[in-house]
Amino acid sequence: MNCLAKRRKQLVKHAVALGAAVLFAGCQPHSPEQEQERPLADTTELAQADTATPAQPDSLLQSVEEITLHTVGDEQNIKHFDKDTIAVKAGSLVKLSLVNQGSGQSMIHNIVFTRNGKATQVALAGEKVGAPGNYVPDDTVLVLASSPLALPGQTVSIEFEAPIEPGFYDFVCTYPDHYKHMRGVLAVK
Ligand SMILES: [Cu+2]
Repeated sequence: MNCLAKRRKQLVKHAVALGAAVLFAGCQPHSPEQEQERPLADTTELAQADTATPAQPDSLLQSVEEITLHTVGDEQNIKHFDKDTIAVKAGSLVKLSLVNQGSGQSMIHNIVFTRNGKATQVALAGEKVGAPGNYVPDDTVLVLASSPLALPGQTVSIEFEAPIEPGFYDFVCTYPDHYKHMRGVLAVK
């Protein structure tokens, strides 16, 4: 092997070594840093989550929706709820008070939350159940929540969890014949 050939071989060797060094250097900063950064980031996130809990309750805690609904009307005037839409956050705890401001013997009301488009079906099934069952059918699929009956001047309160699935649901009074006027929409966002 002449001198030039030897030199070339050395250069190639050197280049290979250099390439390997570059490759190694290319990898080196990544893996150890990532390995080191991950636990650090995790610790930081945990620390942030701990301290952020009171500051960002919406993302971490169940929200509470307090709603008061009034019923108005008497035998002569069409009875109805004072709101035709109730908007709540998905999965929130809904605390609802139903204030019966109606007067007259048939001004007995409740509020029943149902699947979308099922208010009439639930109300008609409720009529068959009658007063002993608060005019609410025993149907856990169609009925999301229901209140007891409120006599004129009475207030009844219920708590229930809003559906997790955003969308529109119905509410209705299932006292006989009231479903025609006493109904509205529960908008879950
Ligand atoms: Cu009613």
